Amino acid sequence: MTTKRILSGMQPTSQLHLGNYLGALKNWVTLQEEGSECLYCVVDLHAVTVAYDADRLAQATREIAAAYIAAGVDPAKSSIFVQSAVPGHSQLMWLLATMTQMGKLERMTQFKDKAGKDKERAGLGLFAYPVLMAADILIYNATHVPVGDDQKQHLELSRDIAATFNTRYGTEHFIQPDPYIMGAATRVMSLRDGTQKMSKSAESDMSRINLIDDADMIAKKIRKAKTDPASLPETTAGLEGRPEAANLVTIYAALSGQSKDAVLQAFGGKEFSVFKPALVDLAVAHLAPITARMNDLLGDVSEIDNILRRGADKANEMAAPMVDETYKIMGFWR
Ligand code: AQP
Repeated sequence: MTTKRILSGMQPTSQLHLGNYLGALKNWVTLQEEGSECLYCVVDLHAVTVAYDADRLAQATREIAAAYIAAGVDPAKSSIFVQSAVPGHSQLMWLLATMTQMGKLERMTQFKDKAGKDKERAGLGLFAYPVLMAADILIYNATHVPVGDDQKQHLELSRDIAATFNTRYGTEHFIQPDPYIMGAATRVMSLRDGTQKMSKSAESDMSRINLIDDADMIAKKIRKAKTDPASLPETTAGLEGRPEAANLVTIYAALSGQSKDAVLQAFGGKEFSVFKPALVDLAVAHLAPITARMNDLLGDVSEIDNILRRGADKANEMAAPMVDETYKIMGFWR
């Protein structure tokens, strides 16, 4: 059996939330424990494609790395590094940008969402974000990319760019990466609106559970989470047209490792006043050790910085020859 090579990352835009954890991070740990070769980066170059606080960026980067480790990513088994510490990502991006059609980038829903109504004022970096993401993946010839459902379209584009390069230069230089959309909660929704994705950048902090929230805050957010007046259904079919109920049941299932059917067998016919406290207990029991470990790690940033430096050394060793080879295939003087 060939080993899978896994690459994934998160942006240091803000604190990670339950969606990032259940949609991606929790699965990263599973893949690491399965024995895959794992590379997990903090994608800071992506984070600066929107307005950000330069005074906070370095610390926000450490906080994301701390969250990875606290959630179970083990630096002795997986490489943890910062994207901007590996120059090959930006170099390869330029090369790939020359073979990416603007029309394809214009179809990316994340660009449309983040650029908002005033597309003309959006930065080139935000527009080109998926090309940098393709470089992040292709530079390591990653075979699998564990992401939440929202990143599927970007992954398709990475595959497309790899295929374009290979066809244009008559080579099999790049592997086409497979999206790895795993687990019960591939798209965790906002606690305030079950039709919107739980997101770091959503205005209301009550819409998400952050990994740094304490037990009281988690309880408050779940207690106040939007629901409908009906009791919980007996089967998943009964969640149809009830996005908020479906979201809370999905979160419960993902945290407890049960199927949604099993959750509804236990809570079907019960009111939210019974279900919500059970969800609070489960979420607190699951997240409290992660939060405590994160806070511990952030108490001495030199340990995180050392882990990130070692990770960058290893990533650079892999990335630099790949970029060099790409230049050669494209006919550059070397
Ligand atoms: N709500 C979600 N449900 C499941 N998975 C999710 N992911 C994000 N939101 C959810 C997954 O988390 C990983 C890291 O995401 P990112 O840091 O690249 O940012 P994002 O995808 O843009 O997520 P956010 O939290 O919504 O950030 P902002 O608000 O800054 O854009 C990815 O694998 C993603 O799929």
